[in-house]
Amino acid sequence: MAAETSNAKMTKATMGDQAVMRGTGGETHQVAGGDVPVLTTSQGVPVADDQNTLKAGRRGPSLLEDQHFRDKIFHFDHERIPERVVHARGFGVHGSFEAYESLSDITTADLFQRKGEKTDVFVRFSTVAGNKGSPDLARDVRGFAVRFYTREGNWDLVGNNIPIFFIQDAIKFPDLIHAAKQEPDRGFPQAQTAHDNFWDFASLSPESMAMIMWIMSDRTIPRSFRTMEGFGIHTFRFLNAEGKSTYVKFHWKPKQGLQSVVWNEAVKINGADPDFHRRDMWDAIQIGDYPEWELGLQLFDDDFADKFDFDILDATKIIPEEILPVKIVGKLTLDRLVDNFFQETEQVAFQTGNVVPGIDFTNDPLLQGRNFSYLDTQLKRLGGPNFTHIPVNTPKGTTVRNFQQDGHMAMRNPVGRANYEPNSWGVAGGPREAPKGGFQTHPTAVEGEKRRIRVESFADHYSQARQFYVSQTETEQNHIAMALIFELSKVETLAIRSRMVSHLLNIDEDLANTVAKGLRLKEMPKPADAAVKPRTDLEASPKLSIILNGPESFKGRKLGALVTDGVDIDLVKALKSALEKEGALIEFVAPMVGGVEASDGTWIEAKQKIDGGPSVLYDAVAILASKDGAALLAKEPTAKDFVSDAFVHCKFIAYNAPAMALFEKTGMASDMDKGCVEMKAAGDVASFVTLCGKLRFWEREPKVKPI
Ligand code: HDE
Repeated sequence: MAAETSNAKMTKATMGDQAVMRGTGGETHQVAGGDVPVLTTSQGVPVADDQNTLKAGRRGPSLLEDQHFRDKIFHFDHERIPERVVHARGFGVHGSFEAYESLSDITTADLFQRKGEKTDVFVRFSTVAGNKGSPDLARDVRGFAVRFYTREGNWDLVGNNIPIFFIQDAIKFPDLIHAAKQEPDRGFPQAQTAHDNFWDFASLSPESMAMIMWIMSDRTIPRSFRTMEGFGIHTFRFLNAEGKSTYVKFHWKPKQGLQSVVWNEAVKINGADPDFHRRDMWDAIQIGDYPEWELGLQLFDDDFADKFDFDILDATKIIPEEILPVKIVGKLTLDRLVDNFFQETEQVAFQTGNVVPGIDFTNDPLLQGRNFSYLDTQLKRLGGPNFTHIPVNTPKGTTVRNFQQDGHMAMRNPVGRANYEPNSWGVAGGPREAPKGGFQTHPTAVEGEKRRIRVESFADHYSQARQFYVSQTETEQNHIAMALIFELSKVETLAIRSRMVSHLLNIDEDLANTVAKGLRLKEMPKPADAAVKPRTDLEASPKLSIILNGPESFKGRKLGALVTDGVDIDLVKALKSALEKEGALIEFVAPMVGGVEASDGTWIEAKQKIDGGPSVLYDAVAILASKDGAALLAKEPTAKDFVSDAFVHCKFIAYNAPAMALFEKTGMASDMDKGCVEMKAAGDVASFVTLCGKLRFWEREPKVKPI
């Protein structure tokens, strides 16, 4: 008699396009063969049945002996690592940095020595406060962390999309983050500062006022990672071959131009597509529209630092570009998605302490604290001291050689006998120091008593907050006021609302009045006591406005075209080709996802069903309908939302005559303005696409947002 195995007997079955095997309990089995490899345990043992545990009897209990089940479930049980304390939600991509010129006169940093030199990079964009699964469009600062894999080791420029920070001293970071994240008794709110604890902390920390202006601006609701700036924030040093130090502040300027969404839109994007930013980056790289930024430097010496209005070690201050221009020195291009999200994006361990010869720190107390924190946090998150052995953390441009050994998961212990130095084993004795070319610290003079103090030169808390505010266009100033009113409306403690207004009085009286009115404060508070009298003479810096630094082109943007059966094919074709010419995208939204049949019988495939493709996902929209199609849309609530949201969010709207039925039903027909353009014929399309280059029709906003 043939020996019977313990495995289930299988028969053939089909499921749609799939031919599978079926076990005795009706379960699906897929079997290796041909090009399909054999499934193994983590010990490499071939697996015969991955659907059933080993049981005692046909209906009996599972057996402890089942080593395959234990191997599989054990690994699954331990899949999670702690998420980052801050910046938990992020998206990483690969690319390269190209130097435009040699900077050898100011730094020995190898990546800046040769014009045209390319250095591999890994960039992780993130939000700060939300947990790993939080939505992308939270009102929040965005992380912009760049790792350069240079020939002299990893340089991490761990920056944000805002050039300043909330606090001046690292010792306040745990308080700031505790206050911003979920309140500890209730575990909410998630990924938002619109709650008492955050505003309580901020309103008692006047040093955060400049940052408050930035985070209440549209900088914290970017349209895309691709349309935001990045900043190293702190003042760093460059050192040249003679050891001469030059102060440097780092800037990333997006070639795509600056762009943000509006708050009401952000709230809706979070519902419609919580992965909006990561999907945008994924799509752009997939289609070869590689995002680019230029690296800019603000370079200065001690003389400039001494004369500048504020302390260059204070991370709550900028040096306006109008005072110290940004010198463009290279280009970052992001062109490769990760192979695996966890392996790279999750396990990348950035550290501000990762600098290379030619780059050095200053005494900025925030930077000094970060240098401790980033290394420390990796131990907890990645579970041991060998996280640099994980490929994304291993230097690529050079070989790591030292006598570090052992520890959890060691992959690269020193080879041979020598694991110490000095030793007398000659060449076999391993690596040695490089007095020339090795990392150098600038010999900064340090003297004085040990003291736990904040220096007086950090005490001006309002002047640059005001400067930021007055540098904005009227539309943007209005958005700041609206954001403050929204956030403070979620604060339940009236004293905190009022305390915030007392700070605003030191920034801009009109702003304070608008916010007080918007909150219906019964009494105007007195201005908060300022440690240093706020200055009103700092000139506006137009570079701080998003709208003034937009791209004036629709390139890289996406139009959502709501189409119906019977749509005029000539219009559709003309719109598609005009957008393609501009380097922009078109996505079709239809009553049903299968698509629509155009006037000439052509089938237009839709990317979205109307419910899944609201207009908040697009930069501009077109409503191209047949008469019957428009009548159908006019009855559909999601179609009405599509047009009314696009209108309220100040988007450019193209439409054909039959689509008016939808506008009428939505109640907006009589409000239509110059941002709504009728497509009478295919020839009207090109000028509409040019108009879309302005991105938004801001003139509409005062009319659609009376409160
Ligand atoms: Fe961070 N920050 N931070 N931070 N930060 C972290 O490091 C910290 C600060 C920034 O994509 C943590 O690996 C302290 C400023 C980014 O992986 C942690 C202070 C700026 C990222 C940490 C600051 C940043 C982090 C958490 C006050 C803008 C994400 C996980 C002194 C220049 C990096 C980790 C990534 C992450 C500490 C302030 C940017 C806990 C103590 C200022 C972009 O080490």
